[in-house]
Amino acid sequence: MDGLGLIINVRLLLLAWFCHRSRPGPISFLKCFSYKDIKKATDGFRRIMDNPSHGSAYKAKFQDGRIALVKEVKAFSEQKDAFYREVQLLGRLHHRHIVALSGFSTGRKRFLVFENIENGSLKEHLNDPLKTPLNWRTRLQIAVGVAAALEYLHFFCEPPMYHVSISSSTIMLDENFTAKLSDVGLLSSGGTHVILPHASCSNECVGLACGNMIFQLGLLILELVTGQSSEKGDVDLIEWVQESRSQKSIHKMIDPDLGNSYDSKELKGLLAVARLCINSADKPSFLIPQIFRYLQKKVGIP
Ligand SMILES: *[C@@H]1O[C@H](CO)[C@@H](O)[C@H](O)[C@H]1NC(C)=O
Ligand SMILES: CC(=O)N[C@H]1CO[C@H](CO)[C@@H](O)[C@@H]1O
Repeated sequence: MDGLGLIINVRLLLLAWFCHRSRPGPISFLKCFSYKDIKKATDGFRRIMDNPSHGSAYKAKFQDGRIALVKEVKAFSEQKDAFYREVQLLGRLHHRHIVALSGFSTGRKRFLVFENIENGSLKEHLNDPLKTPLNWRTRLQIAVGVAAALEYLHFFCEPPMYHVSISSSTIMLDENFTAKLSDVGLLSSGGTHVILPHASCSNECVGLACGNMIFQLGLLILELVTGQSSEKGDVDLIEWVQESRSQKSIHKMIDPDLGNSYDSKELKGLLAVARLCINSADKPSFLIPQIFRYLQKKVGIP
């Protein structure tokens, strides 16, 4: 076993030991919960979040008053070590635009416990007539925030994280409408989350993952502009952005909630970025940091 492997193993052992010994005490910054804690906090798994794209997710209220979001995880292997490793990786992510992991639970079933994001998903804000419609500035800030999160995941994380699903249902909004990307490193599968291994990505796979991230960012921008979900008819949105250059055809697709409150120049800039992102899907000719700066420049948000 090489030195690094040894260190990782010792850390895993320590983590497992702490978890076992001092449950539910904190492991540095992460809290380890028992199955019983989780069951109680979710009212016997009855407080299901009603958004199906979130898989099995529950709203939890713990005894100390802490409100959290609990997600059930199907690990990609039966190995506990792999789960701990993922928990460590996810626990190390700290970014203003990424939902933070605050704890986990192992044992009979595995759960990840995330900070609760006050205002729900972007999707709810775009579709639910009872929610406050998002103004133009907020939408621009959401796009820029998500791009910043992607840059962080791809270039400032070790190892880089490529597994993200970016859409209006994975973007959460806090009380100030700051965008927070959720489900990083997780993919939904039949109602439960699967953690994806990411260390074993070849160069080709990195290129694909990077192209896919950029493509999804493009779709998200289209969702922000039109208020329409990309999950059902992405083809239409993509066709529209490829073909629409005229003021009239652009105007037809703008989210009616925006009225005339948007800035035409910024809108054009935003659509240019979306087009670039969508065209980058198979042959990424730009990296995420370049797209991020380009977006910031186009919409004037530092
Ligand atoms: C929202 O903004 C206010 C005022 O800037 C700040 O005090 C508060 O902490 C912010 N809330 C969150 C969740 O960041
Ligand atoms: C559902 C929800 O939490 N809505 C809140 C979103 O944020 C605004 C502004 O802070 C609140 O007024 C809403 O109650």
